[in-house]
Amino acid sequence: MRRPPVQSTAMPYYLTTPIYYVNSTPHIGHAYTTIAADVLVRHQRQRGEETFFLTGVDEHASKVARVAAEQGLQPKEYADRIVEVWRELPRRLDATNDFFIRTTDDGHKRFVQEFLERIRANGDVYQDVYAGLYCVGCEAFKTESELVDGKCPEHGIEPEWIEERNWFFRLSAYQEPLLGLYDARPDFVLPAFRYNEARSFIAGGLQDFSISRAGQPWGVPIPWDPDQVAYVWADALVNYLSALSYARPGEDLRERFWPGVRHLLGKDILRFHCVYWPAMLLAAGYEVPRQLFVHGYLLLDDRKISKTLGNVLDPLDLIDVYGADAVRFWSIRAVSFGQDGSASVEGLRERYERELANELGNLLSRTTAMIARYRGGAVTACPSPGSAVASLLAGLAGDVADRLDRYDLTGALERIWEVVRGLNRHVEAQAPWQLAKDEARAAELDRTLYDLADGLRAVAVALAAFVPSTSARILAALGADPADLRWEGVAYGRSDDLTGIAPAPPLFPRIDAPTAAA
Ligand code: ME8
Repeated sequence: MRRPPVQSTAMPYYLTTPIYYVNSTPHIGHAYTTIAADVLVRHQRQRGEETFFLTGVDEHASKVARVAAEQGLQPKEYADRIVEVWRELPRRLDATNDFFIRTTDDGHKRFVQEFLERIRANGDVYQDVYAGLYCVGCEAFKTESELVDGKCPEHGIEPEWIEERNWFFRLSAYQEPLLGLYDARPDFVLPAFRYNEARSFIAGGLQDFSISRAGQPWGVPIPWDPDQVAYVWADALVNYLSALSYARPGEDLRERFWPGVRHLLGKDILRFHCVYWPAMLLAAGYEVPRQLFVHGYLLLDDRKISKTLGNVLDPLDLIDVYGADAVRFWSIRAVSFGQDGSASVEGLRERYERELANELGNLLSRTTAMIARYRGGAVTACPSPGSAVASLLAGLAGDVADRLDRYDLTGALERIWEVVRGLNRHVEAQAPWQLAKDEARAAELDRTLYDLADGLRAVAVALAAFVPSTSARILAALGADPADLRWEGVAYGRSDDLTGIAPAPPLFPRIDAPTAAA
């Protein structure tokens, strides 16, 4: 048994999403985690950090083999087809993942075998007979006490009785090391209530669990017993490490990115990530992750959106109608990130019209139109440190960065939006259309137009992680470099002379078929 290692510092930023099951197509809940992860990684890049962003799919599940059989396909054949839809998800969401892992990749399978061998070599694997109730929805054994009316409360299905001789992982031996880890690192799991949940689970006593399955060929063969395959979770969790070993041919990214990893996940898979995974890593002689953030469920009419329950919102349909940026914006704004909350297509439409089209889009249209109309598209740079816009922007960069460091994506976006609303108030208060009538106030008009353009530019840089293509369009419309997203740009007075500014077309045009995706 190994002691929990001391946390390393000054590591680059490596972020993961769960790898999603391919038994069905993606729904908005999967998009949710992928969007949140992308916001965090893009933001770190703006701060000049070296980053690695991993997402992908979990293929060796019993439920995947079942769906394949229903369709008359071999599991791999089925997975090869549906994986294309899953690859589309990050692409269409404008997510900037550095690698997309499939657990059927040879590099992953080899790594899993080696990983399991290391646990075995450490004396933490033994053979025993397991008999119990298995929920194929969770891909996990259930105790009677976890069931409601004999059914899995998560999936609403009756678990199946399974009895087989399996290989077991001695999780019970890791209770003390895990408690030591949790005590030494109070920010190991966030938010705090999830940390408490995980810690109480560990403190309540840990039972060994089976890491292999007999009688089903779909999976990674157990190296010392090829009649069995790795239990899907013992295979899937290892992806976070395996990917680093083969994502860049000829390079071992583990040296740079492990253990500086942050895992983002939903509350449904807390135990696997916050308890099983660190124990498996300790057993295999690896350092545990830097941090895990567990977010809540996105609810649709107060029920969890899930494939099994059938109340699925297809994120790709929503993107077709509203665009990736609007879907990203809405999903972060609709529910306070970390908590459970409700989302609806009506809410998306409402935010699209009120916040994106009116508050942000009109601000850009008016600002550029006034610069074009009153100043022929050109204003000399004239920052005035005491101006209203200067104070609006004061503290923005620090506040947003602090919130994102605490995974408060919703709070960070709201902080930026306060500035958007402030800029709108500034237009009304300054009434440039009045200033334009009075030649004596020409300098005041110049300052007002410069400040509006500069405020919008700073806002666009701050928004880049959330709504990347909108941000680029704002910067381009203001004559700024859309590729320069350095975080230092989130400050007042960084705009050069404005030249060649033309009235910008609407950022968020009216959508005439708003219910098309409903
Ligand atoms: O659990 N709200 O895959 P999965 C918010 N393969 N997030 C949601 C959500 C919802 N309604 N529904 C899903 C698995 N998610 C395993 C993971 S990792 C080594 C293996 C998101 O397809 C959320 O991140 O069931 C959740 O944890 C994950 O999708 C579950 O995806």
